[in-house]
Amino acid sequence: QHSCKILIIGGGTGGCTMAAKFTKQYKEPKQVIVVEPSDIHYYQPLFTLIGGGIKLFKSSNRPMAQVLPRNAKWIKDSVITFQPESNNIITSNGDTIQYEIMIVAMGLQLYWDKIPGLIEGLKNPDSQICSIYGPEMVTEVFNKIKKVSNGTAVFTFPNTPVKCPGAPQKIAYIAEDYWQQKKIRDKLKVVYNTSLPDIFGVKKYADSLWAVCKKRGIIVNLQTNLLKIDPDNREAIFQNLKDPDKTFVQKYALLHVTPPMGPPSILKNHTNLTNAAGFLRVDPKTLQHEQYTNIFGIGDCTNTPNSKTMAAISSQSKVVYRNVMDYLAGKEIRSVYEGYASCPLVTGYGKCILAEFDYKLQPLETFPFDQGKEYYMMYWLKKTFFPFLYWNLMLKGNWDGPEVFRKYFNVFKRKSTESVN
Ligand code: FAD
Ligand code: UQ1
Repeated sequence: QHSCKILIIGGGTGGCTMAAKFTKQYKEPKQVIVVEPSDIHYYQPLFTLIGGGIKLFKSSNRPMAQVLPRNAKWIKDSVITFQPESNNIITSNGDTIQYEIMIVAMGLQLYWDKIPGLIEGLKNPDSQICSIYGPEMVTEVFNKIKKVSNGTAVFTFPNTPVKCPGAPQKIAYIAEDYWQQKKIRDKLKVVYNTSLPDIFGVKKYADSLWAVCKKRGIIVNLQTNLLKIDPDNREAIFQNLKDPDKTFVQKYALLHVTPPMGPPSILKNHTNLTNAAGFLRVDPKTLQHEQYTNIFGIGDCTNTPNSKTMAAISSQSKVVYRNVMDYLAGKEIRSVYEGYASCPLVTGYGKCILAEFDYKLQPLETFPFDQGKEYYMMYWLKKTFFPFLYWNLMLKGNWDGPEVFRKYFNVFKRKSTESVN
């Protein structure tokens, strides 16, 4: 039996970042407890580059014990029951943990089993089915891209919320670039089948991405959802979401699948904590639970309508930290999250469009130039700088998102337009 001031559920991006922030405040052992079953902590944004043969798998992960702050107590177990009325949770080993404040950071669950044929296909090295979304199979993606010599390469986006909604098309752009460099592009059709009604949710970047696809002959089918796979015959069955009874069969030489995702099933079972879809029900501005005021949420498991990214978590972490501290001091909760999210849309080897936007799906750009274009610098940020920022600042509780830079550059922007006028 344990009790603590701050209980954090999940030791992923959100959980580890919050643990780092709170252990600076509460230094004595056991005031901050993290419940996390996994031995390994992943920097998932690198999975896209591993899939493209740009980075090695080992750069994407570290032992959990190394990234969790030393003065936080790590309980290596899963939560199975939440009892918010009595401020405690129960783990799978039967431990009860009592808390003053609970921060839920359980991420999204991948539902591979919802696509018949997918799991057996991923297990088979000869199947030409792959995915950057699972740490167990991301290393196979580049091998399978290299094996393609002709036919149709198909990339999918499911009919559910996903983490990093740009990633399913980034891997398509990188693979297409690879086949161009290998001079076999004219023997291939490259197809992106997405369940969404547009290529991207923010018009400015959608326009840029449509232009990329047009220029490079990538075929985009909107509202097209993967239903099942026949790995033996290399056939995928898709559904037209405008007319769900209509299905069609697509032969493939490569099938890259983004699996259906959703809230963790344990969270879904606790309807007092969640919305109808099973996401943690928090106020989208303050990130405080709508019913239980001593519960806060961060990251992919909440119902906030931002794009589910690590960049979003960097901005949320400051808001959760300040609001928890104010709550504990008996003050009014004032810190507000405006929905900042970002997606470095890698469009090939050495190029990337850095999308940044808010809840209203309006661009909210950091740099003082037009980010709707492809740049090498953004590619370098994604490949080299963001991983450095993550391991060295964010996981130590010292990165609150790019707001400081945005404000600084905006002063410049204003000054330069003033002088032009
Ligand atoms: P996670 O980091 O997934 O952590 C959740 C943790 O909760 C896990 O460690 C899990 O073990 C634990 N957990 C689950 N259930 C329980 C339980 N019952 N009890 C206790 N613990 C539990 N973001 C960007 O900003 N830029 C990018 O370029 C980008 N690219 C991406 C590419 C890919 C392929 C992927 C997969 C993601 C990408 N992301 C990107 C998204 C980013 O990785 C996630 O948004 C972020 O890691 C989510 O953090 P989280 O803390 O909410 O969840
Ligand atoms: C960011 O802060 C972040 O978290 C470390 C990412 O995750 C990989 C990002 O992709 C981006 C774009 C940011 C935002 C940072 C800047 C400097 C624009």
